Amino acid sequence: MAVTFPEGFFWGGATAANQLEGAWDVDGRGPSVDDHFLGGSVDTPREITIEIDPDRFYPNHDGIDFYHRYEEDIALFAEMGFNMYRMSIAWSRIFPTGTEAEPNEAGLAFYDRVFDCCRAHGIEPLVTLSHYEMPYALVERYNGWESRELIELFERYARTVLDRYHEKVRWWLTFNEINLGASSAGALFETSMIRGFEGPASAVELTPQQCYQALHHQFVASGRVVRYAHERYPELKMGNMDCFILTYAATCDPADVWANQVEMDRMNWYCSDVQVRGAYPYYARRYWREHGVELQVEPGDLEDIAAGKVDFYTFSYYMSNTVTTHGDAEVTGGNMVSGGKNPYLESTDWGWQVDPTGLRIALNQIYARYQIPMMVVENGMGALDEVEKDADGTPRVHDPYRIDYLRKHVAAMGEAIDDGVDLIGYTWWGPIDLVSAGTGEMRKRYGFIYVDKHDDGTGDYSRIRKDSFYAYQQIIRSNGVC
Ligand code: BGP
Repeated sequence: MAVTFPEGFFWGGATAANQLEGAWDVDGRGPSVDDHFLGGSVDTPREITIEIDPDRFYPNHDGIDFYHRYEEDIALFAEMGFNMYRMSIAWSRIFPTGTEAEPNEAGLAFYDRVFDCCRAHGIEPLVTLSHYEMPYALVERYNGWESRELIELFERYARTVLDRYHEKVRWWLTFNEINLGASSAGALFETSMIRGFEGPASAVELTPQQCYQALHHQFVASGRVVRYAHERYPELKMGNMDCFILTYAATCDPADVWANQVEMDRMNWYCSDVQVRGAYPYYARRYWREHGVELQVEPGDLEDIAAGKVDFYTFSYYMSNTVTTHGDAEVTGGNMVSGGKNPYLESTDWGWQVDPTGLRIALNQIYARYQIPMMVVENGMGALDEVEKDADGTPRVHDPYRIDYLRKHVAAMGEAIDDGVDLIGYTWWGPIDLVSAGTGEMRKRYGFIYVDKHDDGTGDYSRIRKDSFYAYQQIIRSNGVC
């Protein structure tokens, strides 16, 4: 079907430093939280170790070696036609333990090279300041975002990179998928409250008090950083980033409809209401009361939050779930949090329900609520890929499932644009295979570019263009015609 995307629409891909850079201890970088995570699988949660055991394999340590191969990778992105590349800065490359008075120049210089390379290819970087990581020293010292001290430390880091790169990077996001901090399973990744914890990630249990207090600290930090950027560099665009997990009431029983509304408020609206509108939403107080949350709010916090309203709304979208009050619904896998199964949808091998119409619904719901420009900054499909050889020995990856997923989601965005939604960009998650955040696997591949790296640590890191590489190139070339 033909869809019309606006002129100048941003097409690109999204990655996170810890999942692709590797070089975990190179050029002065300090250990980051994810450096303490071992690999897992769809059935086995990632294990966290306090000490790094040299005899075990930590997949994030080497990632896909983007640190040394970024020129080749960005050239491949340009070949697909990207005009935007979403990436994150590793905090521990800039402040190795998070508390240094001066930043690490070698770390800063690396991102200068990456941004220069993007610009040379006509690619606009979109930079996430915090994507599921922080210097591990801040976990040991402060238990991550549980502590207020993180606010100033984050501010120092953010100001450092804003001052350094404001001429090279115009688009910024403060926290990746901040709303996952509202659930214990997601807060583990989002807020790094794992001091002293060793064992399977699924065993980490955080109380609502911890989760909501940590979120409060992040809101204040985000607000201060947004205000700093707006005052100092008014040309910059500052955005939020939510993991939008659309949920449907499983039946038309009003009890289910209400339960779904509560779930949508908790998971999808709470954080963006704060970051877009600059204040806690009306429904927050009852929720806190019923979950035993007593928020510690210091003088000035609410002003910081009010001053930190974002310029554009961004979100990841992978799937939808269902909510019911009727006993135990069948549960399916998901992005950091699981949810109820929907009999009308198919799932990926990792149990994520594929729902392109849900993307159109989400875009309309979000735009109706906020009326600011939006970007889909993650969307993608983790799948098992096979490398085959042509008659002449050329390696190929035929991935029609990924092309199908991509086309259907692009078509859904086209419909939403036609509905009147102000959508300005789309960055596919994992345009190049990288380490899965949830499971630590390489075999859960998202890329249009295959990377020869495997879960036992073997592989020569060579890159192969998959069939989807050409499909996305075609979509970009035609500005959204699938
Ligand atoms: C999002 C994260 C990404 C990414 C993606 C896919 O929640 O922001 O970092 O990893 O999900 O998830 P996974 O890697 O677990 O398949």
